[in-house]
Amino acid sequence: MSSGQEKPLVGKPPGNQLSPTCPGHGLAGVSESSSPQAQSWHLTTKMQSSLQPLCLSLEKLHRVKDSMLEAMDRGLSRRTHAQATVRMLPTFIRSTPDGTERGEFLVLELGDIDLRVLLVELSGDTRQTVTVKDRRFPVSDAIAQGPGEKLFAFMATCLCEFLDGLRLPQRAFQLGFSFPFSCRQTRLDQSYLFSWAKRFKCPGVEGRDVVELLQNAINKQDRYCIKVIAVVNDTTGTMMGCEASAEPCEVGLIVDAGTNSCFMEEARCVEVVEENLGRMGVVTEWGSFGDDGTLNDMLSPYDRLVDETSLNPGKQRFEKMISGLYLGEIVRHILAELATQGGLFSGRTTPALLTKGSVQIQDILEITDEQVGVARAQCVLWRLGLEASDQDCFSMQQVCSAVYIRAASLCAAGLAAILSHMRRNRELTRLKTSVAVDGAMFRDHAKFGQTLQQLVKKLAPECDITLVQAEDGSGKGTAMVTAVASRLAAQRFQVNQTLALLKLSPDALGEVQALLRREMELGLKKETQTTSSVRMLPTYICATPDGSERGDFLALDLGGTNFRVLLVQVGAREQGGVRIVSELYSIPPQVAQGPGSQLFDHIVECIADFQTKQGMMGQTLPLGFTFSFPCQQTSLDQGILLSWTKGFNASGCVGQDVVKLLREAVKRKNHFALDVVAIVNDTVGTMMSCGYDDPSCEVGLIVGTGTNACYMEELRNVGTLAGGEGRMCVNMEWGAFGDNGCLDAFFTPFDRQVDEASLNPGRQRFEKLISGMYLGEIVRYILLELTAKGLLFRGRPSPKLQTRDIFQTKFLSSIESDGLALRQVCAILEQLGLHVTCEDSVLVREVCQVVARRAAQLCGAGVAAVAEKIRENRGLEQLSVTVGVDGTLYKLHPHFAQEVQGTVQRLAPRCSITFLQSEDGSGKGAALIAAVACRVAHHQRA
Ligand code: 0WK
Ligand code: BGC
Ligand code: BGC
Repeated sequence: MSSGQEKPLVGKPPGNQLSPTCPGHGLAGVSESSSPQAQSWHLTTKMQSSLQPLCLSLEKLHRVKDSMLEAMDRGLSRRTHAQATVRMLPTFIRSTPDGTERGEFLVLELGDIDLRVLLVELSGDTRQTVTVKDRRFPVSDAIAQGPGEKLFAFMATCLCEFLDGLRLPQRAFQLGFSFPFSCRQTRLDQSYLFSWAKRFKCPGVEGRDVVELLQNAINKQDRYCIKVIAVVNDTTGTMMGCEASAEPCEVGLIVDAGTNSCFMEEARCVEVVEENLGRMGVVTEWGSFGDDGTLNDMLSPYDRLVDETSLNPGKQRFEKMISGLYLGEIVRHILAELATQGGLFSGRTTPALLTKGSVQIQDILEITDEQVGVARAQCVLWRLGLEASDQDCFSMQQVCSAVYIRAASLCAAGLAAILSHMRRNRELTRLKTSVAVDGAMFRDHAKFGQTLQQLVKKLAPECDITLVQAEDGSGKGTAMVTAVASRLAAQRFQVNQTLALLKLSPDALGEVQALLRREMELGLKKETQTTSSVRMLPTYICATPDGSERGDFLALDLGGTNFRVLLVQVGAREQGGVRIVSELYSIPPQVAQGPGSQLFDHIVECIADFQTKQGMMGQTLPLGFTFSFPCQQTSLDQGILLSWTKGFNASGCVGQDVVKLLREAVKRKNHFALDVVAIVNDTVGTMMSCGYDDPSCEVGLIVGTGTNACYMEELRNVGTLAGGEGRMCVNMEWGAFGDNGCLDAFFTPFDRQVDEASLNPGRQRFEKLISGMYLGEIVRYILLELTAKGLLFRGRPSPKLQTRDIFQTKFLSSIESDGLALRQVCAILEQLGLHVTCEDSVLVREVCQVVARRAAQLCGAGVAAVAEKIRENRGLEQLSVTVGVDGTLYKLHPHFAQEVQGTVQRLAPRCSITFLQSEDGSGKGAALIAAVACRVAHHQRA
């Protein structure tokens, strides 16, 4: 009994009550040496009070777990991410290895004491053989705490030295970088260092992209052609490198000089990245848990001492209670305090005992060994210059165990938080997964893992885990990630090559604008009209409504998604102006592509049905007929169909006056009469309909099933007419732009496939690049091509995806809608019988974006050509004009309208254009035209 000591407790405590591990844990006592003489050793009250702060009850550990869960949610939330202590950093790793990773990759694995350079070969076959050549290079304090540039130069030099040693033939290498520090990753190959930790503190690196720094250092060596294509945290490398027999490894845990964890989170929960489909690896950086004071009530005075004397006081609080770099110091401070209080080593201390770093994690791991621990303690105390009694050695073992078990307990609380979080986010009742573990605390010391497993069972009973010791550090896993990055980079290259065909530069769009302008000029001239692909058809509409129109009119709207019959009552504006009653009818494909007479009979049946429903039977109202197909008009109520477009191909109509065909159908139906006074194109109807509210509306644009535009041209320029003063609306029929080959340079193989498979190959080429009837098909052909190249759906197209028109254009609008896009992508693609990965959905969305953007830009180039024509016609420096627009694609696609308007601004900067979406469709316009026709006819009769 040493003098001044408190009264010792008699005998060995029952069970583990008095064990330093802490009452109530129910864990097998770590250091219950079984040697006979150990029976006489005991914990003094001084020891107990010193170790008490290290005792964490299960209840306390549950609190740690709950606080960790809250801290994790704060890290995941876009709103609180920036201030969160547990940063939850996205890794851009979307899946764990699937065994297809192949190739040979260089890996740089920066550890706490050394740098490891590896050349890893992945066979990528079913056996997935991994061959590793490696070499370690010690990292001195001078490097770890010297200028950042020196650290990266050191790494590049080691890399070259390693390759020199292998005498490999000169070739290009891809490299993965395992960098075990807290980083803000923005891509697999771009990562900004937040803060150094452990024994590293190189100035000039925090806030910088460590891939760029490494790449620059490698390039500076100018010895080997090496591209850094991926950077990972060591936890991720550990998780990705583990080969679990049971459940896939979805958690990575490191307890080494530092500590950290990562896991596969539901991407939708990682709010700081856009993706919300599938999973995304997240690095918790839990080392800094408690940096906001959350753990203050658990910090012992020894923890505070360790923190104050660390390289980063106030930071990495959780790490400093768990990881190997600090446990030795905690033990040393406890021993020094107990010695000073006379509770140990007869109250003596030594310079070594008072020297920072004199007790290492290795010492603790050995001292906590049941068999040799006490003996090991003797050696260590000897090394510290202390003559220790057996009791002293036993006490030291107890101190080491207390510190060690607390570390394991806190780690278990953290792990339990992750597992419960995963189970919650995956909406599972039970979570089964494997946890890849690495670090000195795990390697060669099963107890840490055992303690962890036992405690996780208590703290997260609804989770079953298998701990899998990483075989080979994070090197292999980093190679796996690099292989994935390499595959993605190769895929990206191929995807870029494929999609580059659909990306139009501003010059190319300017060229399209100029080509259209040239075709417009040719189309207007009598001599060249037939050579132009843009027919510039006169419409006999010379004025937009002036508001004096009155009366009831019937209107038909054929050629869009639906066929509409409308009753349009035009009254004084002050009495509400125009009132419309309408009914939608469908035109079945067999009618649209059957005999012409059947089509017009169907139209008449619909009108009759409408009139019956409206109680208008027997009334014959003036009728305006919106007929959205190219017609050569010779008067307002006569139009010779030049060709069918879109999904129509009724026989016996082309070359016929469609008003006549309608009148013949009326005749065929007994007791029925119609007064067709005008036939108009939907672009013209739309312009008139918008012009009723905005007189400066002088352009009509349709981007729906088909596409087209009209505008008010100077009559003197309409060479196909007798000329004269004033203006006339010209129906451009720009859908056919390029049918004479002038746009061939802009057609991609996908456009050619769509054209060849269409009802009218070789025609409506511009329309087939832009309008709703075709965009889905263009996307489908691109998806088939990318699948055939193995870049999508694992190279397996579904039979459905090979079905024409299965990928509807409306999919493009929903796929590009902001917010839930990826989840919708997935749902849409699964409907098509496809098995979709997250990468697949991202790529499908990109294809949709590229196809829709090109369509909108081409449409914008068209509008710019028209606007510039009007401006020049009028000799204006600056033109202001309104474009009346209609069509489902323009109206419903989330970005189409904006892209059109942006393109017009860039290509026609001297025109300020207002795009006015038509509310009532062109049926109203047709009725207004009928009203004008009636007014004119009335005046002529008067
Ligand atoms: C609504 C108009 C109609 C036009 C259609 C075009 O009233 O005349 O044909 O828009 O859009 P789609 O229905 O083809 O998308
Ligand atoms: C770093 C982590 C790293 C861990 C284990 C911590 O100090 O912040 O990024 O994963 O140590 O090496
Ligand atoms: C037709 C045009 C029509 C456009 C929009 C094209 O296919 O040829 O007359 O304006 O579609 O519906």
